[in-house]
Amino acid sequence: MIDQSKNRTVKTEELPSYQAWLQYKQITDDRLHAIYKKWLTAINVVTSSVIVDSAVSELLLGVESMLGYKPVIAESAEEATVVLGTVADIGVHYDEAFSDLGEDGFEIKVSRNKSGKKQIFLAGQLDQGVLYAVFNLLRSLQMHRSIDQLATIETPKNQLRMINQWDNIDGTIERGYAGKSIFYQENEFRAEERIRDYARLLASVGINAISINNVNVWDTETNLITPKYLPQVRRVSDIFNAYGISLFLSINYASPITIGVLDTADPLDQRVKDWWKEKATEIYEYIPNFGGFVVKADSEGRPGPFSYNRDHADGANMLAEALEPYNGIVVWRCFVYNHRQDWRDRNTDRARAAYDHFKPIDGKFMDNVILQIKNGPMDFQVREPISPLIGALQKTNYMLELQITQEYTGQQIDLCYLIPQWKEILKFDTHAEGEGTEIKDIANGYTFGNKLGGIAAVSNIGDNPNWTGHALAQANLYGYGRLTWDPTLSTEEITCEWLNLTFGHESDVIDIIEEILLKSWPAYENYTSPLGIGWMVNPNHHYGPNVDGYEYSKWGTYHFADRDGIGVDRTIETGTGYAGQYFSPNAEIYNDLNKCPDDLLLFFHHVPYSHVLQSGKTVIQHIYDTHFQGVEEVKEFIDKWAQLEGKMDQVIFANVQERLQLQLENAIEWRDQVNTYFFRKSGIDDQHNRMIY
Ligand code: GCW
Repeated sequence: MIDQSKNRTVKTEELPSYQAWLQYKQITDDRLHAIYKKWLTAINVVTSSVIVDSAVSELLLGVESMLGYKPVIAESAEEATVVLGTVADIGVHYDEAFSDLGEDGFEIKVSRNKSGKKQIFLAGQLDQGVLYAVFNLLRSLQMHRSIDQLATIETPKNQLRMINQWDNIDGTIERGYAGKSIFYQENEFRAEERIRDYARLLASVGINAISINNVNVWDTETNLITPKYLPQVRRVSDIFNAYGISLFLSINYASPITIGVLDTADPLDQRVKDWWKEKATEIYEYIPNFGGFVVKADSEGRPGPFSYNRDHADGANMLAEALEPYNGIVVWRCFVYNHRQDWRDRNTDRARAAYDHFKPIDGKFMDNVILQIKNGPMDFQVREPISPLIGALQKTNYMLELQITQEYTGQQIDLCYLIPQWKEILKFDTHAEGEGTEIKDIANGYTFGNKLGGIAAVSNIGDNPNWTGHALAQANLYGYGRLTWDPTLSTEEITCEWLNLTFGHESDVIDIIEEILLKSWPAYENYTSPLGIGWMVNPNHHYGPNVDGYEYSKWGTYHFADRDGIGVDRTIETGTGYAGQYFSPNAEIYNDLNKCPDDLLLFFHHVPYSHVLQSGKTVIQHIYDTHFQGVEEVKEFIDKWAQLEGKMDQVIFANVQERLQLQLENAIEWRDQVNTYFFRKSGIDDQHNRMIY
């Protein structure tokens, strides 16, 4: 990219869209600048470690970028305006007491010492807490908060705050919409600089674990746990460790066969157990603080314990035993269902699968196993009910899995801000322990006193200069991290933070982008599949409409539309019984045609097109109205965005402008195909006589 004013090529790393929410924009308000400057001149570092080094360099970078000077590193307490270190180390030098912060917690204290000197303490319980304190302070400065507002005590609400990369070693990314992998290229690891910047972005929002390869572990990737690749995995692990993030690998369950010499991967076979124990020992020789394994087993054709008539506790525990001596953990996915279903078979219901497989083995898993459960029973649709397995398992560690990458929500061509969706998920009341048993408190292990808990999500980044393809999709990654740290943050708080960090403080800019973001998920839902039915996408790549694309397939994702009606009967009396997997009163609500919320109606019931929704509209009229409305909403986004020209970074402006045009094409295609399809099926006219083909 050529910067005309400077007449030189601007490096990718210098682009605001690359720096994302770590731009550390210059503070131009003189008064604020003067105040900050008084407090941020000399830093006394009392803890020495790799993570604290990262914290210090980030602080220096941030202050220099925002305030235009580099603070000095002070040798003594007396000179320091900022003191940074662990609670224990600060205690050696200073007479300051800190709260009980919990493992990853931190406290920022603003005070004057006995001689009246101003001091900010950035104290972490452990090293990573120091890093989080620094990022918190830098965020506050970027938010232009007053000194009084800097003091805070925070402890993350989730122990595991994880990112799953679905990157393949050839450089492709499964469900990646932002270019190629930043980790791999043609079966080799890529340069480390960008990986470090990714680690900074993740750490700044509190992420503490990452798996760096696709859960579908193909043949070459199976070798990541061999000496061929382990030295390079170690290097990447070191980069992440320096930012408090531990590294995991997805493994091939059949590794003892694929890269070993065994003819079985039976989890109860002693040779298999020994193979994994030796493998674990070898991995930890290379990477002493390796996080553990992520496992997709017996899922969509991947190998697993079912081949040996063993259950998933047998499989997970066998691996957990191997990792236990090194404090490693096994993240075991619950995305297990029959992907070779006969569409003629009306008894099998994919939605039931996770619960049916895992509920009966609740309590059989070792302590260092954590199950990972997708938020919905199907697969990251724009609208799905909550997985009933969450809350049903009560004697097993488990965590929630979200998808940041927009597989079914517009593939980062269409804008779909997912924080409001995730807030709904986290706030959902399962009633597992009576009223008020929300997903957020189950996922983090609190409700059932589990040893491990947390949230994982599939990343949305690639090597696109702006990381996420659509510059505004950065907000989903940012918000994911913030929500995992604290699920009680509101959508408004998170959005406001991201906007200030990314776009600054001009209210005419901020207000417009905020409005577009907040309307984007409902708009996407409006012009795609209606009333919770999901799918209707093109098979394989999943972008764009194809109402019957999966209707006669083996994937178990049907809508059953005929000339009279649409929807899946999942009731207890006449359907698949799925509604009965919920606790009362959710089970009764979903099961009852008159109580089921409109937005999930077709997920639970098959109804005639003339069925009247709680909104007062018929199903068919709802389909027409929302599809026309969704397209109008995208047009509004385009008009609003046009008002921002010249008021923001031109690269970001042009990127979003281009994507919104593509989104409009997609929305129109969805509108016309869906409306035409249901008009032809039902023969019922639109009450407003709009154009249907
Ligand atoms: O949604 C499906 C995706 C697959 C993915 C799978 C999973 C990694 O279409 O691409 O595989 O989910 O979550 O395992």
